[in-house]
Amino acid sequence: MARHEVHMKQGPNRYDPETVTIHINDEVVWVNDGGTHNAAGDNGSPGGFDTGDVVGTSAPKQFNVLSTDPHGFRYSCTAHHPTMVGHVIVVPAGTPLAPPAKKADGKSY
Ligand SMILES: [Cu+2]
Repeated sequence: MARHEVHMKQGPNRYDPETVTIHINDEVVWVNDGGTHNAAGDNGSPGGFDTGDVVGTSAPKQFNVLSTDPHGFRYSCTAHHPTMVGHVIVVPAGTPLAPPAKKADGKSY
């Protein structure tokens, strides 16, 4: 099971990366780098999850995504919808994933 981090940012408010591709049963962890944000699944998304407010970086909320929907799901920040939206794409086990996104300085998250 792999772990995928999605950072919550402000100025502008956004998820970084906005789209994350995972395997079924991989873990997605939302980490807040500034501002007050949450991640809530759109209506009809698997689990209909809501992280609640995620404040600061000391205690990132963590969720297991157990989606069997090959199309994944979309989610958004309640306070910053519709500008702050994200997308989880779920692919079958064994499908190669794109390399992890890099920060502007070229380092990995
Ligand atoms: Cu937000």
